[in-house]
Amino acid sequence: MTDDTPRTGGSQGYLRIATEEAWATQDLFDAWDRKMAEPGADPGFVGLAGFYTASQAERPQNIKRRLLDLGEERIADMDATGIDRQLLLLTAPGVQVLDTAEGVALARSTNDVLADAIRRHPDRFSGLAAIAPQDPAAAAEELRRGVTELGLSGAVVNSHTQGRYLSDQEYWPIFEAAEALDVPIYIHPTGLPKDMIRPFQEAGLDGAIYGFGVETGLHLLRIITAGVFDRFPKLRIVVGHAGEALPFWLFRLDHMHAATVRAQRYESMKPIKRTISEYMRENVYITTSGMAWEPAIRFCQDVLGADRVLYAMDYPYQYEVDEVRTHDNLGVDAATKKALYQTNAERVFGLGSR
Ligand code: 1DF
Ligand code: MN
Repeated sequence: MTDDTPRTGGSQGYLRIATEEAWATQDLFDAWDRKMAEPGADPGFVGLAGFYTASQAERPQNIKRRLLDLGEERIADMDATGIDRQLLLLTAPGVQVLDTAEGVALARSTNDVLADAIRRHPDRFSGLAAIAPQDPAAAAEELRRGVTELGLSGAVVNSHTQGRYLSDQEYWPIFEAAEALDVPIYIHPTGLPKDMIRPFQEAGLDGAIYGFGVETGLHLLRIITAGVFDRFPKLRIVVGHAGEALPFWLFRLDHMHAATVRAQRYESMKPIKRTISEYMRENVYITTSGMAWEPAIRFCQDVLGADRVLYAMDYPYQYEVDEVRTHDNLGVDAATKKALYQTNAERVFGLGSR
């Protein structure tokens, strides 16, 4: 029998860089617990954070333990699945559900913990800064500190902030900072906002099964149609889960966007310079987190370009060695596979240059 366990070290012709890998601190869990105990706590926040912090079932218990480890267990898990490097993102909903002052302070202290782990394991970990968009100026400043002082590779935003979207101009200082620093912003799913969640949650469809993708795709579409990339043409946005289904929709999005703008139907949908699919090919990168499925990955490479699709595992939520094998065995040429696993991530996140 041959041993087909994926190995680290690049002997297959590429390093495996996983780009949407989650982590957390006990301080964050404690802050969530205090916030969830307040009267009128947000149902999307409680549905997500309450499950992972309090459920006694085996899967959430294993996930919670692994989220908290930035050392031996995580590196052993990476070794066992052939992952050379993880790009670490503070898990959803991060600090965005907290009161403004606490969110700002916890983003800072959390980024210090992350930078420390990266200093201890520079050959295995990179990371994105957590920011608190509740205070846009402080968020932009923390992104700047994270990149220039801590060596982080951009920022993660766990989608909406208490029902608000980065398409609103009050948040654009964050985009301005990202463009000036030449780092991407990863928009990651979170529990649905309270104005959206009811029809999803009553059917059990609000989480990663479907609601996450709908809401995060909506977030990116709002950013595109609000003209963010006209104002910040060099800005890079990354989304996971094979582009949160947007690549499959591009034909209809372009058609209906043009028709809606022409009809001047919405004050909020003004003409923008390019089509939605053009921004998707020029400003957006997508990862394969949670979508280890050859037809979907190849479709995305086809419609967006092989230079825009990056590998992600979504550890520890999707810790599956078979999914690494799926990516290893894709029916694409060696250069495309190396781009998927290694060189796209190095270029988009500036790995090795900071
Ligand atoms: C889940 C999925 C949770 C993803 C996540 O963070 C997450 C889940 C709280 O299955 O509940 O990052 N995911 O990206 O698919
Ligand atoms: Mn994830």
